[in-house]
Amino acid sequence: MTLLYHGLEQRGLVWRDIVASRVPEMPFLRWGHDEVDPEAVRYIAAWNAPGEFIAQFPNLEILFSVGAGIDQLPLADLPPQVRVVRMVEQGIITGMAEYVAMACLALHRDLPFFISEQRAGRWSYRHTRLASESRVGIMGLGELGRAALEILKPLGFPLSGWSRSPREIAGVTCFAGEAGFDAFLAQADILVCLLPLTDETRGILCRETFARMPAGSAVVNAGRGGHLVAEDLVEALASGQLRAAMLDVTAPEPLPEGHVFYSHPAIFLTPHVAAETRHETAGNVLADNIERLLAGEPLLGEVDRSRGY
Ligand code: NDP
Ligand code: OXD
Repeated sequence: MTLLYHGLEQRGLVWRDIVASRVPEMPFLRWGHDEVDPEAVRYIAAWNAPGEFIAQFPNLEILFSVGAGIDQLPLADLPPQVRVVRMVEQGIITGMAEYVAMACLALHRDLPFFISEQRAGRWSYRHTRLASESRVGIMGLGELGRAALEILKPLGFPLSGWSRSPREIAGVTCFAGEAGFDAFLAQADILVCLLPLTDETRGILCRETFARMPAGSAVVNAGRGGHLVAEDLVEALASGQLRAAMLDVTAPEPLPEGHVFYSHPAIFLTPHVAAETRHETAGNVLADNIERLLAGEPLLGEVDRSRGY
């Protein structure tokens, strides 16, 4: 019985010591470094392991995602009995809350406009508003959406949220499913996408969605690049339906040189750094899960493969 890790060092995650001290009975081997018997591998921890890599391990039982999302894993090639566990850890949650607070304040206070005016050498006055006048709508009320709402509450933004199933969150107007989508969008001056990428959510940030938002609103995408239709965003910015966007994720990543997002004056781009898996907190969550596994307890962050998240 072996836990194998693949490619984690590139992300600064060296978890061998944490797992060895917490669960010494679980051999934790590094792919490409330690000698590995493929038949003994029951568990793999990886950010993005290709399908051909996974296929080498006939007895694989669990694939642990190093990220909160799982769409980067080769899910279509994964045998149906393999369980998938995503990373639910405080470092990612806190990082995303910080990013959303920064993005909402920057868009609310028209930072893209003021930066572009500064670059052009212009002292351009524009009236500013208070947070109580900018309604923020969060798509996705999971671990990250809820943390984003909590950090925004004391800033005074009127808040709403949208999820697949109905939710109740104090101080937040909650909408759910198709039936609630139009009403949710109609009052999102700043729309923040924190959805998982699934067949249902791919391309959800598109022309039709933007058209249902208040004119002159703004969008933040920190979910996945596949949520956004790039040309629809550029078109909505050109027409003034949207006034600005902040994007942490793109399709593809890295975004190719010369892509319009790099130079667009109304787009702020960060290279998928909104929330990073943190070495210490995440290593301990992996160790917690190994302990739970050995004790036959439910795992933290187990994904419903039929639902896709
Ligand atoms: P969770 O699984 O905890 O939450 C997902 C939320 O999305 C739930 O509220 C769920 O609804 C909702 N949802 C899913 N499908 C739909 C749908 N079809 N319609 C409406 N709502 C839907 O995920 P997390 O909050 O932990 O993470 C969200 C995503 O953030 C990740 O999947 C990943 O893609 C992205 N991410 C990005 C990072 C970055 O650095 N940019 C870092 C980490 C994650 P319900 O509550 O009903 O289940
Ligand atoms: C994640 C990510 O899914 O980094 O954790 O995007």
